[in-house]
Amino acid sequence: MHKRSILLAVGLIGLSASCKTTGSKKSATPVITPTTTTATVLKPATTATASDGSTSTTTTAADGTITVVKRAIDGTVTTVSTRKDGVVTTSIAKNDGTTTTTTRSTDGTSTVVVTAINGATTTTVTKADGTVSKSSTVVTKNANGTTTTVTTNPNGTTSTVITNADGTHVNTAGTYQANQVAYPVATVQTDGSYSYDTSAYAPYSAPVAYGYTAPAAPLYAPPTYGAPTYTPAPGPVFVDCGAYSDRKLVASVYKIPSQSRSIPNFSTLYKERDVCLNQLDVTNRNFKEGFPGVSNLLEWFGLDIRWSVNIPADGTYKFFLNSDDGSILWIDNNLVVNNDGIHSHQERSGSVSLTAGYHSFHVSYIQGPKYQIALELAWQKPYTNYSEYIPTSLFARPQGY
Ligand SMILES: [Ca+2]
Repeated sequence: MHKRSILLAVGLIGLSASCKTTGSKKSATPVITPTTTTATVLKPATTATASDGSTSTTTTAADGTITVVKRAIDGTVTTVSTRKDGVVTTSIAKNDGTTTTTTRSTDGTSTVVVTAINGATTTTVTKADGTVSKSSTVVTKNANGTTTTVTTNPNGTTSTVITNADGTHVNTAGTYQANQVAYPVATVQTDGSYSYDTSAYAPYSAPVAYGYTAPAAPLYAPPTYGAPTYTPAPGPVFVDCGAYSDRKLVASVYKIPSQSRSIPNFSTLYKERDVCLNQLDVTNRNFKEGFPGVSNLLEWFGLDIRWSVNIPADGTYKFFLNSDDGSILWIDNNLVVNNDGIHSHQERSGSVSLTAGYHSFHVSYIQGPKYQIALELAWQKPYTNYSEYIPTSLFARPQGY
């Protein structure tokens, strides 16, 4: 990957004899490549619980990829994806924030990426003939608010990216063993545009022919860190909206016909009342406390929940919806995750491209027979490798409420 940016730099310099060369989004090298895979699920997931308390969920995607997610009781999540062409990727995420991802290709190459909690990675590539090459990145947060990412390549060369607090970054001049040419310093804006200071440039021998495809991702992806720890808000899950103005999720409560198999059209049902929630953080549990002002409603009920979310930046967001029983997520009236039906707790996910600013979120939920319930919504932000509950600081009451 890094070689491409070297070649690009050479190519740009070759185009201009002036002191400044400017351009727009066509440079390369996200230091950390997102590894999420989004595929259409072909058949329903199956979940099994082992005697040690761990659960395994198996899904088959439309492209034939079989993914098994095993959650151990110590929080370790092991994900094994087997592609139809035989490539197997195993990712072990421990609850201490470290991740080890191993990819075995069909040609016998094995790639192991270990990500530490501070975002530092080491990558070891072992080929079928036993050749081993190692590379690593080290991420350092500096006292002045900048972040330094140093990548050590398999041939021992290094490159350094300094990211400023405002998101702009400097791809520093690097000296490369291959031809000992120092490349210019590039200042890269958050929109991907950049300018080179060619005064740092040393002469080179000949233009380099290269083929280059611009990546979909920005030039630089910020380092990723483990999800922050989460503390649920104190007090009951469902509260009176008027008494708790800090709880932004408005849920309309309905009784639904017993033996319902899926989320009904709530507009055809009598609304018991509105209640408010702080967060969709209802983990798998028995539900016996009911709702304020609605006595003894523990089963066969529905919630139609609406609120607004202030999306912090443009990008692709992945949403994870866990529920017992059924749930559906719409954003701006577009279906994003369908987890409908009468079932024990299960997670479904979906990705959507969102622009910065407020968007309307809508989750419909049903509880079948008592007492088990769950309703959790998490997201994975662009260029991160963890999921978390959406921060409540981004929530607002729904429009018109
Ligand atoms: Ca249930």
